[in-house]
Amino acid sequence: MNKIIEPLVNVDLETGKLSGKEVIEVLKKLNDLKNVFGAEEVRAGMDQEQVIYEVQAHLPIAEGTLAGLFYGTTIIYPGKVGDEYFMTKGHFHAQSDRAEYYWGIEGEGMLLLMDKDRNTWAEKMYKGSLHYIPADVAHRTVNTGDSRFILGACWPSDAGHNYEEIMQNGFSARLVEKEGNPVLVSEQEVGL
Ligand code: M6P
Ligand code: ZN
Repeated sequence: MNKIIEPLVNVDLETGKLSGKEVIEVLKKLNDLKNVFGAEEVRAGMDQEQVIYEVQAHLPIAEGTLAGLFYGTTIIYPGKVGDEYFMTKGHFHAQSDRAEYYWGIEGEGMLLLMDKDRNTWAEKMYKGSLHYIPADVAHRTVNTGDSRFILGACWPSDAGHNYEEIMQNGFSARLVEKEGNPVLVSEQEVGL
């Protein structure tokens, strides 16, 4: 009855790496990111096997289950497509009113956020930064540094991912490098 057990999963607090049971891993290669970057023709001409980011997640219950939580680590490798930094696809939640926490673990990046009215803003991310993503706000993470950028995430198990909206209309701004610095450029400025 009363017993002391070992945890099923471990997280390396330096790197965010998860190990143990019920951990899934997903690799996103350049080939999986068609039409995600502004310069699609540049992306299409690059090595399609190059891994842009990896996600590890601990999913202890079925996706869609009400009132549970999921935990994940994302590693985004450094690089750019044209002048736009490597980044995740980004999503609204399928249950769009579900919130999420992100935090920085290693490297430098930005959290790109966009509300339903297509207002986009960015928050700097670094080791120890904490970010609350409110309901109805799309989110994407961007590696603005020259080494890997790692972040943690925790989100409701019934949130789901709505990629369609972003695949069709994108975010209303992109993070590009100008004179060595990250700049948030709106769609009007670059004609997205
Ligand atoms: C975080 C979480 C995950 C998400 C991952 C990659 O770890 O928000 O739910 O899958 O980032 O982001 P995306 O799904 O937009 O590629
Ligand atoms: Zn999310």
